[in-house]
Amino acid sequence: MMNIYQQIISKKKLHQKQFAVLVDPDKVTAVSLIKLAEEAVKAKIDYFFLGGSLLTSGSISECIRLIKSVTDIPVILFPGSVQQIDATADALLFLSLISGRNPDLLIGHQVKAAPVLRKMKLEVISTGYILIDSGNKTTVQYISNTFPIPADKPEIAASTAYAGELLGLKLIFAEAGSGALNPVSIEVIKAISEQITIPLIVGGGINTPEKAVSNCRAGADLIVVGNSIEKDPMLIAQMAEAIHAG
Ligand code: 1GP
Repeated sequence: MMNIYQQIISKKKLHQKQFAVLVDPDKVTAVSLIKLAEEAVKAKIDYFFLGGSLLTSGSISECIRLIKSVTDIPVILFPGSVQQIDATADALLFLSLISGRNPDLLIGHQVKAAPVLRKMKLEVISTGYILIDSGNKTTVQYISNTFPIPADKPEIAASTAYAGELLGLKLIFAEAGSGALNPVSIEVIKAISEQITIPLIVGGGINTPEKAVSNCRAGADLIVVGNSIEKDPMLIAQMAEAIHAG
């Protein structure tokens, strides 16, 4: 039985593009999440990502329970804080915000998470998280108190990603931020993917299957979509089909 990271790697080797739907626990109800999970099964998505920069009312553990009552599609935590770690998930993106210069998000929160994770069997996948400027101020920029990499500086994004790989990180996540005005550009995706050998996740502001496919062709291995599917759950099938056709 392969773990989640081995699955991501083996699909990358086969050039199979992967699709994750981001669930923000604040933005779903039990009814809407069950319906989303049912659509996800029909659409054959690869993963659920679960988490948010700021959680006010939603419950991570309840979301996992509801998703798992419908499907065994893996749930990967995409945590905005240590409080979002939950042993009932399938894996955790252990994020370090390598585009920023906020020591708390480079290593501080990770130190606080370490003793929590040591007590769990949760699969931990170290991930270099890179914020790219999206034209508007996103929640993640505000909460992280960091500057994103300018969108017209692909060489900075690529060097940051490669530095992450050299540091031993297992994934790179190029992020425009949830609800980004401008998603990560094709130039930036190409520049990063040409520099790294580890899988590349791209997300933020992807709202059409065409955008998702062009990101895949530029070198993204895994596409994450949240907002546009929250607004139109039927988009999940079109997105999944387009991404899997690659
Ligand atoms: C945010 O990349 C994800 O962390 C998804 O962004 O909600 O804009 O699809 P959207």
